[in-house]
Amino acid sequence: MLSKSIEKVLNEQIRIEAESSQIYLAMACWAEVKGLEGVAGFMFAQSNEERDHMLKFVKFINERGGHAHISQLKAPNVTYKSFKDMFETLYEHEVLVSESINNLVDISLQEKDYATHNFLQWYVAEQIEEEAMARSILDKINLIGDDKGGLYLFDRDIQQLTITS
Ligand code: OFO
Repeated sequence: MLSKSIEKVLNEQIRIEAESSQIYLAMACWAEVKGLEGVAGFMFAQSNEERDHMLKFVKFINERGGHAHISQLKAPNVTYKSFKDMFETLYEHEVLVSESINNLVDISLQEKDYATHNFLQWYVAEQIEEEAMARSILDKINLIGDDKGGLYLFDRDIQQLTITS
């Protein structure tokens, strides 16, 4: 059975994962209208993943005797200055999400809620992966700079990342 305080912080994480999904969906749309199909496909896939992350929290809360709350979400940015700006935002957002997951782990230990602590380990591992991927994409974008040809090749390469991830 979840304590009220754990239920509350897990519900906040539902909102964060849902907002992540919306942020990446908005990024997908921006990339699509800018003609970068590979980047758009990658972002659509990321958006779906974030929705899955959200649903995992929903199920866990409801199964452990709590009530998952679906709340209003903050509207994401719909345009970006550049692709570099967009991928910087993605990286910074993942770092924020990692901090939030780490905070949940901390609270679960303080409350000696080992079931929640165990459940959260999947997210700890996932965040390590997502941060590393966002950082490596950002490194590539920094190398490309404003080179149009480079961006074209990057758009093709990122399609591979979507297929294999
Ligand atoms: Fe939910 O993993 Fe990214 O944010």
